[in-house]
Amino acid sequence: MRLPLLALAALAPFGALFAADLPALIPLPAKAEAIEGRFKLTADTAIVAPGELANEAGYLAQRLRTAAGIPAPVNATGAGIVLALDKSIPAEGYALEVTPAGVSIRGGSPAGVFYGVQTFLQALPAAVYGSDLAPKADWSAQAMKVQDAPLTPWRGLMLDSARHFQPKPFILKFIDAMAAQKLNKLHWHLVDSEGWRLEIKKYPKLTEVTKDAPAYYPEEIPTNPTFRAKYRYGYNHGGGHYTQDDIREIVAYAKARHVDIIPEIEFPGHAKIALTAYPEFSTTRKVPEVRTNISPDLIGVHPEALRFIRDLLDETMDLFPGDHIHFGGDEAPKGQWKQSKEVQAKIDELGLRSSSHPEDALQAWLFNEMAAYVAKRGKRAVGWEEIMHGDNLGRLAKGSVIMPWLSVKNGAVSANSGYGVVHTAVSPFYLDSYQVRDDREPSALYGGPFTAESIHRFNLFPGELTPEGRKNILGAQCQLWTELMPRTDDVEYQAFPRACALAELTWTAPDRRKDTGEFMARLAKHGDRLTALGLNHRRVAPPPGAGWSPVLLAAGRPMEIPVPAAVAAKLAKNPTLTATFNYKEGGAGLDIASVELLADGKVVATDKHAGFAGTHPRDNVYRLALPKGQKPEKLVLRATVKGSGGGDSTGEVALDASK
Ligand code: TNX
Repeated sequence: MRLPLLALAALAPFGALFAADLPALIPLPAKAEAIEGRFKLTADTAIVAPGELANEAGYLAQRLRTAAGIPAPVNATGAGIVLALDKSIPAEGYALEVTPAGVSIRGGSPAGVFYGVQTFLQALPAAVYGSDLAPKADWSAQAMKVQDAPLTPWRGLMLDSARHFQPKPFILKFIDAMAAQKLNKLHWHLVDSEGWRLEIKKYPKLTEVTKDAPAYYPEEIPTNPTFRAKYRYGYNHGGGHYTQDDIREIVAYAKARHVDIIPEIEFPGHAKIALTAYPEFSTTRKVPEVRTNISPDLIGVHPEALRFIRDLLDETMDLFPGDHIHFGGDEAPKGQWKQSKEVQAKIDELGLRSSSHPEDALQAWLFNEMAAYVAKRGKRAVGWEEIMHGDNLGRLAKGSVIMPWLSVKNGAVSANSGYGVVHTAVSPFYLDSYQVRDDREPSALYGGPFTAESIHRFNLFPGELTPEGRKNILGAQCQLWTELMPRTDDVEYQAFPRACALAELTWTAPDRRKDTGEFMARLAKHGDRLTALGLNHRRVAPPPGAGWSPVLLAAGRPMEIPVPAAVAAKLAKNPTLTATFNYKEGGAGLDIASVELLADGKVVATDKHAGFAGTHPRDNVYRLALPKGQKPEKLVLRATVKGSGGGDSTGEVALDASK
């Protein structure tokens, strides 16, 4: 009998879910099963691909040559690792078959084939992602069959290169790391009050002014974390920008890895540095003086200022071939616009006076002007949710995409009104937050913690959505604001592994990722790949022995937890097994009715008392004595829960042997 994968998941304690057979795949594919045998890479292994897949074949060949040290020739015909297009498969989907005799990767498009290649790489040793030869690794892959396609089209990360600049090699590495998780949208925050990081030929002063900024300001005390947090706001920390040649190189590199780059050219706010370089385009025509994270200085709406924005967009569109361009639009305090006669006259001229928020309506008008401008070149405009505030929602250009960062509800409302929506809510998607509660973590702007688990569990389709609105949910994205990330190491650490949780959230259908505990067990193994990718990342500990999770509880049967060999060995000396039920998060907590110890399938000890594992645990330790003289081969702990047991809680069962 073949059980659906989820039913199997419910029967097995997590960790054991696929461990025996499938490699730890992240994001979890729609369907995956291990089959008998392994495929071995040898000096004769060839990659067979048609000309249209030269890029994907080249990418795979380069990985195998670099890490496994095999020649991996790319041929038009023959046997080996065969890549092919198959129009019966969804565009970003693929079918992967690994058998001892060969590998077949068919995709609905080159992107689909690329994702099939990524899954195949996850069947090989983690070193396949590295830049060094790993001759000692076992260069073989578990045989398996996978059928897969993503849940959503927007699987993104936003990187702020304005507050702190990251050099080009880092950006390339970051793109590689994204591709390995099947992430496909890099929203690149290239300009802000603190720095303009994109070369614009027509306005060279933008990057020149950025270059002049000192790395530290006298009033900052960089070594003191409290002061650091306080003073880094609103300050440019040193120069650095990408030349147009850099951008072309980065865009090509990303394209080869099926990552679209969405550049953000922000207006009318967060524009201090632009207006320092060119005060003639500001509302006040004065050089900005105030240095704060949210700058009061706004770009104006006089013809020269509009021309400035269009010029910026022209050069940006020449560089970035993707179909989206981001206009920012967040945190633009309207004080200067309220005070400006010129701006007020514009509001009247446009007939916006009757709006409940005339200046917000003017911002929507400005957004729409530029949306229409970029639409001529086939691009959709994206903005932070402020562009739909006030009474703007009906006013915004159709086809625009909104990023709700302040409230998930505004996202639902926007989607129901026909706008594309990418979830970007501060909680849990802002990565300038703590990822776990631990004093040793780097300082972060937002508290949190916003954990990988909370990202994994986020509901992409909130109840407020209409069926039409649901179709407008494009996906989700994590944000890396870098005010407090002066080094690229910091960026990597905050991004990984949380970005892997985002990848699974946006790739894998909700009914396939109900068990976040099981995901975390895979994530612990995935850590070796992140290391091979050269990332400074937070290591996730493997689950200690066993745990509980909603999927296990939903099965409505007792939980069976194998006693690890190391603990069983200790029982020879100290015959009492203690099982402590430690609640982690979610739900109400676990209500335990009784716990039994099974030796080779027979109950040999029982501890029947009511226990509770939650934030305030009660009697959550169970003691079971192994009868003298017994030397069973297999010891299993069986816990019976009361009623539904523990809602959607998760936790761990710590096992130890003591007197
Ligand atoms: C708000 S989120 C901002 C950014 C800051 C971030 C953290 C958003 C659209 N705007 O400009 O970097 O908070 O301070």
